[in-house]
Amino acid sequence: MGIIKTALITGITGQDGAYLAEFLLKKGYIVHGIKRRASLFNTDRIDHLYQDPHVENRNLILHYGDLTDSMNLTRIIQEVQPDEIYNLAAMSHVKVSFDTPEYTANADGIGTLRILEAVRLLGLSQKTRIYQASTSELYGLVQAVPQSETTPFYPRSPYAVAKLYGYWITVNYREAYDMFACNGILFNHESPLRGETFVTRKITRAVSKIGMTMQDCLYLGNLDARRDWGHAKDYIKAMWLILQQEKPEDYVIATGITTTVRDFVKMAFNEMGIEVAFSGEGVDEIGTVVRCSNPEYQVAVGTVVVRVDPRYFRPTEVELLIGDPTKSKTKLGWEPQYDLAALVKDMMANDIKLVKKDKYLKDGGYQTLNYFE
Ligand code: NDP
Ligand code: GDR
Repeated sequence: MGIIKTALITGITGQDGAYLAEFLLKKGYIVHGIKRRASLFNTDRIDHLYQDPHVENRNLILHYGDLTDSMNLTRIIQEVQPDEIYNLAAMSHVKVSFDTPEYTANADGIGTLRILEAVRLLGLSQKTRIYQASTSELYGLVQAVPQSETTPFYPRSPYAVAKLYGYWITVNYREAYDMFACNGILFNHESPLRGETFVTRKITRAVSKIGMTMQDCLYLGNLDARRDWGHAKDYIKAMWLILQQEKPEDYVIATGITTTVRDFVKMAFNEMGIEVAFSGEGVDEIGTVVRCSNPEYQVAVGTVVVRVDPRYFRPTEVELLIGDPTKSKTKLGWEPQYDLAALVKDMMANDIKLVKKDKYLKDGGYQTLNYFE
């Protein structure tokens, strides 16, 4: 039997943290995760992995913590003595970062420093490998496409500026202290576990509700924005591969294909047999049902199901992201299993199931939760 490795995941309750924890447990790791204290349980995404704390030899252990608390992080890292740290915790919503810029800088920027410095001070620089969740948002205002490891950065939000610090402090600790610290520059990746206020999940939830007459209209911001969307299940494998290499390096993880928000909406409706056509411009653009081929999901032809609401516009927008995954494909041997069509199918199948459950409850006279951003 090989040596059992120990990993520490910050942000284990998030989309990527949940998939990564499951992946590492399957590989035989002992997984420690940091979760924030919340007034409600916030472990939905990892409940299937949860182990009763009274059982001996657990391989999933959760610790309360926060990226803004150095002492807490240092103590946890000292206790866990991890072979690998995956720093996934962050205030990860670009639009919200304009409302909470200082907090975002603290958690996403200085939080990364806290992890690196704790590892250094604890004398773990040569033992602990660190993965930093960097982002395609670093590219921001388009300098060149497709974006690769050598494309210049031009961040366009407090989130991206904070992550820029996280990126460079990771590079600096690698160079200054010979640490195995790497950035994965991941382009957008989605899944049925995606947070409900990111655009893809907002779309798949709303489209499922519209198809089942639980919602009338989906309000969106910039329909022209183009993103390189992949599946989170594929992307967490790349995180692991990055830490298994001989040398610490930074990698772009992307599909190399870009799609507009508008086209994502059309693809989601298509999964329900509903064809939507867009007309008008700017804030007056609308999406209208032009065909409905699935008898199960009937929305009258001519119904307006998508409208633009400027409240979702960002003060500075990232219009186009398209990644060049050449390095990760050649050096890591990373190959995504999902294309965009398969991603949309997976997300829609999941949300249709959830909305069916909700509808069943509603039809039975029970109250259902119905907040949407
Ligand atoms: P999520 O928003 O789903 O998860 C973020 C996680 O961070 C949650 O577990 C959250 O806890 C936790 N968290 C937030 N703030 C703090 C804090 N101050 N201290 C401790 N934990 C905190 O993000 P994703 O899983 O989608 O993304 C993972 C990482 O990858 C993030 O750093 C994100 O910025 C980055 N990234 C994501 C991409 C994507 O497309 N998904 C692309 C590129 C980078 P809680 O559950 O309590 O909210
Ligand atoms: P992004 O993801 O900002 O790329 O950050 P998001 O899904 O929020 O936005 C993608 C694009 O869609 C446009 N958009 C809308 N976005 C939201 N959330 N809601 C809307 O109603 C809406 N309408 C249009 C946005 O303007 C944008 O152009 C995600 C996060 O996971 C980050 O943490 C990560 O670093 C990057 O992806 C890569």
